[in-house]
Amino acid sequence: MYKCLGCGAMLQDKDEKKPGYVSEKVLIEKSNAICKRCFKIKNYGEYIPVKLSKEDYVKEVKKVLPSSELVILVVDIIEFSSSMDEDIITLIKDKPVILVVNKMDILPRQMNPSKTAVWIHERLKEYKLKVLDVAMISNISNYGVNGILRKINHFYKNGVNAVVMGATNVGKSTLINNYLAKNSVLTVSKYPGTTLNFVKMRIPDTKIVLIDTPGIIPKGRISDEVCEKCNLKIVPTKKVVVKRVKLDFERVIMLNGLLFIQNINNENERPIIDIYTGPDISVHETNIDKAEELMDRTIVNEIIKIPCDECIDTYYDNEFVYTEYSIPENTDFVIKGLGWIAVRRGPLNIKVKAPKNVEFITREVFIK
Ligand SMILES: Nc1nc2c(ncn2[C@@H]2O[C@H](COP(=O)(O)OP(=O)(O)OP(=O)(O)O)[C@@H](O)[C@H]2O)c(=O)[nH]1
Ligand SMILES: [Mg+2]
Repeated sequence: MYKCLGCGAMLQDKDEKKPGYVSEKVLIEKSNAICKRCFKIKNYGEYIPVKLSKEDYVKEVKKVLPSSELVILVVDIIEFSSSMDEDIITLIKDKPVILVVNKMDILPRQMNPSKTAVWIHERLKEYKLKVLDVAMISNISNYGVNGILRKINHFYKNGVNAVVMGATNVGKSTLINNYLAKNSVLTVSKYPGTTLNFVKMRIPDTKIVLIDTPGIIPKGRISDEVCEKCNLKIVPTKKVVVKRVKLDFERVIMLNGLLFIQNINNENERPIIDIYTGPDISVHETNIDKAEELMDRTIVNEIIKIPCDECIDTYYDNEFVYTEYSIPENTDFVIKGLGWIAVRRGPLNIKVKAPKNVEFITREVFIK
């Protein structure tokens, strides 16, 4: 039995709808084939979702974790909190880790790698991980990519089997492709859930074997509550943008039709906030009656846009809850899967209306 070189699925010629499908001829004649699904993703950018359950994910990763001396944990800087998924952390807590902080290219310009590194080292104190080193990188601009190999060589002079792990869509396969002589061997795509099984790759001219793995879908991301088209609009691929808002008494901020945030500070306090999201997210200021009406009407318009016609019904089928938060000055309020709000003049007392599954956290301010 051979595996698909792109996604790791076992090659088979029985069921065209299942992962790893190839024609009988390919199955017999070729040991280094890619499956039909990978062919379509690579050549036509098609979206062919395969969602792994947490159990399947854990089972797959456990096939390679015990025999790997090192874990390369890849996280997305824009989604740092949800990338540090607790199931992954539990799996790797006894292994040495090199933390790779990816997608530095989409951070706002004032956030350089050294400032980010200081902030990341502070955050790491919250996790029980054996971190050997941290690398800030961008696969897209190629920043810091070779530095990872240097770090691995420094710690493992005689070579190593390193398993590359992380949440889905953080850029694990893209990273490994960067080291392969013939680029783009592993299938990558803008949609989550691309790699299906582990794939071992020896890095040319080194004694390093990198093992690609599927990603886990982290808990609590609002981007997972909408359709794929909306997901692509929410998850930033270009530079994150910032919008500054001075919140008047009882005013409401709507982030498209996804959620709203009402200022419940006293009348004489006017909090100032910076909202960091992908460029396709719109910030609309209104009053509570209008916000409730907009999120009740389930009609896609200029303000709503996301969720779109396709997913608006299922999105509003979610159970919505109102939760109050009090966020001190110089603190970020993170909306998992969407972005974060930095409180510049606080405190910020808010009531948030959002789907029950969506998680929010506060953290030390990232961009000062
Ligand atoms: N802006 C930006 N995009 C990146 C970077 N690295 C990867 N991407 C994009 O992120 C998306 C996901 O990349 P993949 O390599 O498929 O991610 P993965 O972690 O292997 O995903 P799964 O296989 O689903 O777990 C693709 O659209 C990549 O082009 C980066 O450094 N910057
Ligand atoms: Mg992948």
